[in-house]
Amino acid sequence: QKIMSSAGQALKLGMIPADGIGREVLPCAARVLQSTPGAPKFEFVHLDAGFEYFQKHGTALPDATIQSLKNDCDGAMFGSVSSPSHKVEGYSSPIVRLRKELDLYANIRPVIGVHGTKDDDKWVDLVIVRENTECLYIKKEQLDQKGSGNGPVATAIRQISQHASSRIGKKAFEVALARQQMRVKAGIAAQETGKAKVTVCHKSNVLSVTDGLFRTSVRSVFEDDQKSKGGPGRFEGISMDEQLVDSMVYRLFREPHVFDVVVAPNLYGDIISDGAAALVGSLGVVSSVNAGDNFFMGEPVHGSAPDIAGQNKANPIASIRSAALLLEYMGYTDPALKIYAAVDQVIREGKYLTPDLHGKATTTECQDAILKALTN
Ligand code: GGG
Repeated sequence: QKIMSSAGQALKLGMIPADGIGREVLPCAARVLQSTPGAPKFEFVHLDAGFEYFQKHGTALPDATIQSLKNDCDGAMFGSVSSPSHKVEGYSSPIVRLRKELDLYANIRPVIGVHGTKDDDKWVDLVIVRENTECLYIKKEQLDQKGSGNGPVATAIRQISQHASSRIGKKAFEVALARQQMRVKAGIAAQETGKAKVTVCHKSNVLSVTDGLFRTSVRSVFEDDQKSKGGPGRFEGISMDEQLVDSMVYRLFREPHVFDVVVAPNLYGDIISDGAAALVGSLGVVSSVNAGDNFFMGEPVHGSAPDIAGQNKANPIASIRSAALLLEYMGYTDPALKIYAAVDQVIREGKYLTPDLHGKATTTECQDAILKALTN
C-alpha cells in the first residue's frame, strides 16, 4: 500500500546524515530520489543527530528530530553514526534510540550480488530480517567494581519477548512471500531455485530461555499459519528451517546460495549482516530499511568510516540502494526498480567504482554514473 504525502503534494522525507561519511552519501541518495523517473516529488527536511552533535549540544538525538519525524515526515533516511567504544556519560546511540522511538521493529537487509560480475559463480540473493528493538541492545548494563573479590564484573540484560519475536517472525514470512511473488512474476519457479524459505537464526542450544523464546515464537507464526482453517494459510509455499548462529556464519561463507530470508535477534542480525556484506564485495553496497507498520527509514548498513570521511571516497551505493528500498517499502515499486537497475549497471560496467570495490572513482563520480544510467 502506497504511503501518500501527509501535507500537500510532496512526500516529506526526514534526512538525518549524522556522522562521518553519512554526510557525504545521504545527499547522493537525495539527488537520485529527485532524479528518478516516475518517483513522487520529495521535500527533504534536514534533521540533526549523531556523536558530533552530542559533543556540541549535549544530546545525540534532539527532541526536535524525533518530533519532526513523528509529526511532519512521511518517511526518513539515516546516514551513519560513530558511537565511541567506551562509555561516555550522557551519550546513547541515536540510531538505537530512533528505532525504538518510532517503533521501527524490523531492519530489513537485502544482500544481493549483481549478475554479470565476477561474483556470478557464488551467487548471493538473501535478505536478513533483524529484530530492531530488544536483545542486548536495550542497553541495560551494569558494572560491579568489586565483583566477588576477583575484580570488576560487568553484566548486561538480554531481553527477548514473545511479542517482538512473533512480529519479527511475521515480517520475515511476509518478506519471503513478497520475494516468492516477485520470482513467480519474473518467471522463476520457487522449486527451481530451492528458495522461498525462512531460516530462524538462534543459539537456543546454549541460551535455551532467551533464544528458546525467540525460536518458538517465530516457529509459531508459521505453524499457526499452517493450521489456519478454511484453506491454505497466507504463507503457503514457503518453508521454514533453523540454524544455530555459529554454523549460520560458516554456511553463509561456504554456501550463501542456500539462504533466502534469515530472521535473527538484534545482535546476531547485526553481526551476520555485516559479515554477509563481504559476499557481495563491500559493506559500501549493502542497504537496509528500518520498518514499522506505517513508517520506514532507509539506512546504509555501513558505519561512519571516520578514516575516509570528508575525502569524497565513500561508496554512495549502499545509501542510494537504501533510498530505493525506502521507496519500495513506501509502495513505489517501479521507481525503486529503476534505481536498482541503474546501480547494477554501474557495478557491472565497473568504470565508476569507489576504492572499496577496487575502483578509482570518487563518491561524486559514482553518484553521477548512477544518475546517468537512471536517465538514459
Ligand atoms: N548506518 C549504520 C551505522 O551507522 N552503523 C554503525 C553502528 O552500528 N553504529 C551504532 C552506533 O554507533 O550507535
